[in-house]
Amino acid sequence: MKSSTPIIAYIGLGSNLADPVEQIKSARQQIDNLEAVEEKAFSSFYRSAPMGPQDQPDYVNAVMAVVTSLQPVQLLHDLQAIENAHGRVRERRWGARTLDLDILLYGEQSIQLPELIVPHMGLAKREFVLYPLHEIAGDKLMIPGRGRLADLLQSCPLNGLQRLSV
Ligand code: A4P
Ligand code: MG
Repeated sequence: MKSSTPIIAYIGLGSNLADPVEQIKSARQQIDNLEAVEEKAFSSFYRSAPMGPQDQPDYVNAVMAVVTSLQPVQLLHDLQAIENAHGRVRERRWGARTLDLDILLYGEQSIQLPELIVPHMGLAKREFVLYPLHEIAGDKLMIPGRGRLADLLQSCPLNGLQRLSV
């Protein structure tokens, strides 16, 4: 199912199991291969301390921008199929995972559906989302309902976030 107008969507990628850098590289490839999805930008890779249960490895996170004519729920389902192809097993909330793909933003839309909330719920407070997002989207990006990205960044400590050279 396609919507008529192409939209810029931002996707958050995260992994903390089974060679996270490779998980994210291969997820990027698979997203690039989706029909009606075209990559516009991809951030650096970042190492981040786990949010949630602390007895799990550090995460590698990145953010990508795509232009898509997929409707948001179709994009979600395509991303979930990629998560599943990476052996994603859902055990506990915020637990370790081979691959997590979140729709951070879908144009300027606010979406409240049982299976899809956009902007993504935790976005405004997560350093591992805001810093890579800022790297590719810049100061002026507006987050619906939350304000300017530049302002959100100012109240978000790095919490040890490290840019990786991969
Ligand atoms: N869902 C609703 N809105 C969205 C959206 N915008 N994008 C629903 C993607 N999915 C969305 O997600 C649960 C359900 O959220 C999905 O079925 C979908 O319909 P999940 O991926 O199965 O479960 P989860 O990821 O454990 O839960 P949750 O609450 O989505 O967690 P998050 O927000 O994805 O956070 N620490 C670091 N350092 N880096 C990380 O990337 N990630 C998480 C997970 C925890 N700690 C982390 C990181
Ligand atoms: Mg998730």
